[in-house]
Amino acid sequence: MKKLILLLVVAFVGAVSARSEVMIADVFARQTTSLDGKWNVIVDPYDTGYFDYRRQPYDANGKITGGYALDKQAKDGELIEYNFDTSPTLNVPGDWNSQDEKLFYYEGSVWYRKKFDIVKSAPDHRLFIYFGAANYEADVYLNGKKLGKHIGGFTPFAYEITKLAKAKNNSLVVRVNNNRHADAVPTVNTDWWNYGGLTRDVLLVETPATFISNFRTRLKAGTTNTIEATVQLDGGDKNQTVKINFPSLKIAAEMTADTNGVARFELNTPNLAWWSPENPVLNDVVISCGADELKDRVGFRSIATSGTDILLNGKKVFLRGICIHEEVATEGRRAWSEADARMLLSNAKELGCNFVRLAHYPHNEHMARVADELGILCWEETPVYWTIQWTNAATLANAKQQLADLISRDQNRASVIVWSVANETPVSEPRTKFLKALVDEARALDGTRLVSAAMEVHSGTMENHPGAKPENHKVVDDPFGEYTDLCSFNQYTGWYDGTLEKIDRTTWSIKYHKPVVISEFGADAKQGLHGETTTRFTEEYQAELYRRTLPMLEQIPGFSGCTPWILFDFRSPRRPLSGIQDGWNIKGLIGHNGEKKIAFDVLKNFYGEKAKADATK
Ligand code: GCB
Repeated sequence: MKKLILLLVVAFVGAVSARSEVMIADVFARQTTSLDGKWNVIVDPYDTGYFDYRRQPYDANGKITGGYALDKQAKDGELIEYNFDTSPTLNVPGDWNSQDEKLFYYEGSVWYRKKFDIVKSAPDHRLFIYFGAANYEADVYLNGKKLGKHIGGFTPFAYEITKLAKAKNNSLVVRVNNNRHADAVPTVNTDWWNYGGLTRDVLLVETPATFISNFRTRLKAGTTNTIEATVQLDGGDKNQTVKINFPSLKIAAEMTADTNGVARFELNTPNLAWWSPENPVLNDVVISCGADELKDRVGFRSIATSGTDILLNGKKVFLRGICIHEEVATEGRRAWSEADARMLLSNAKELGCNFVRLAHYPHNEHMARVADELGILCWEETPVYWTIQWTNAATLANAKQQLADLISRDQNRASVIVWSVANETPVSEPRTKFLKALVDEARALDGTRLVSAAMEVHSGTMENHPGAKPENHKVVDDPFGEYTDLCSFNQYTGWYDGTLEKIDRTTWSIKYHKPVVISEFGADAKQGLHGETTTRFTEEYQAELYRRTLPMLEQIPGFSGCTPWILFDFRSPRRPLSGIQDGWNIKGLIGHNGEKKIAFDVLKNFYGEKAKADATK
């Protein structure tokens, strides 16, 4: 087993939660031991695994007395009706739906079991178990003891196992359940596949007794060459010397952390090259404290708005974007690996993008890391989608936690410029209050990025357009727009709203003097299906919709970018049209067979022109 070190994040980016779990940020910047591979599984639609045969899971003291968590082998005539050792296996990471035909539509519980040994490099070191994500909830047990329950399908979580772990033959059991719930985030109805399972990496992490639990580096606001760095220690001996070193910039500093374990640095460098899509400069950084050392690569840039402009490093930028789901369409599965991220983002690059919207939930960490490297700006999003229980305090707490965990995980990624708190949520007072609470949370945790959401539009007129025909006039006046940095909305003129010729007649009123980023438009097209531009589901209809929509959007004052829907076709149970959709949302510019549609080149040409125009400014 490899040696490992890690990073546990508690709190300078947010309050320490009462949860038993701890957050491990920048896990890929550390040495870890992977628990990926084959895990034994028991599919359990009735949740039988919670109980023993007497249906008694806990004794009076809360000790688990039965159920699959104990991972028992029958001896001396004992009746035990499960056996992980002889059970089938699934790959981790991976959704279960694409690994076994019987699980394609499955929504319920699957129990996962992995055995592992531990080799600690020093007796006082600490151990953690880290999960990249489990959709939607996970109950985690080590050697028959419950570590905790995690709720939320797209964010990482970790537990300390220092005391519970044995040298040999540890049994890690996880019940993953992907049932949809009305009070969950997202709620019961979404236009994507509800992939279940341990969908991202599972890692063992070892740290010294006191270690670097978190760090954040960024360009100091209002400066051009001052790096601000904050380092947080965790453990019993916090008054230690913390060192930070940027070898390629030839700057380094050290200081003693305060009694809370926090060290704050400001470093000036005349040699700071800013990160941008044209020049995605990443600088090595080494942070150390005693035996703990963390290595990462970070970029520095500024992002702001001024009136209707978006300013990257003080210069106006047009966001040439595309939406992406976390899916490998050609294999019909969740994406999870660095190679998957590279495949998705390279296709966006080929399209001429400098921006991607990672819809509609936090994607895996590789995405922002690869985007950092390739020079692609990112919009990251929480799964507050369509209708959520706006007045349910627990639902809000869950949404906030998912947002906080996403920010904590990706705060060092220069590519990430937007935290999006929601998608297409119908206007109401409780909803606006809910979303405002998320905006406040995002700004409190990270005041250096833009905050937005994909809003809706409606037809009608506003005072400033008295002559407009209400049926052709689109209005953006969502009260939530007061609170966001961007004015972003989804619009489907020519697809859900009329046919293609309506696009040419459409006029706009936008209430907000902010940069306008159209977060979605698009049309279904079956790759390889050809016909008239008037025939729905043909590649020609989709291409024509793009040809007409792009000039229409250019008429909107403050038009600063767009992320059409979507790069690849993706699985959706809401799309049953036989012979055409067959369970796929086919608005991709690339089909689920991997072949490009005509519209790919239409958008590519538009972005080519935009890039040329930007370069000459
Ligand atoms: C939307 C949603 C997106 C859907 C898309 C569609 O507005 O935000 O999740 O997949 O429309 O294809 O209908």
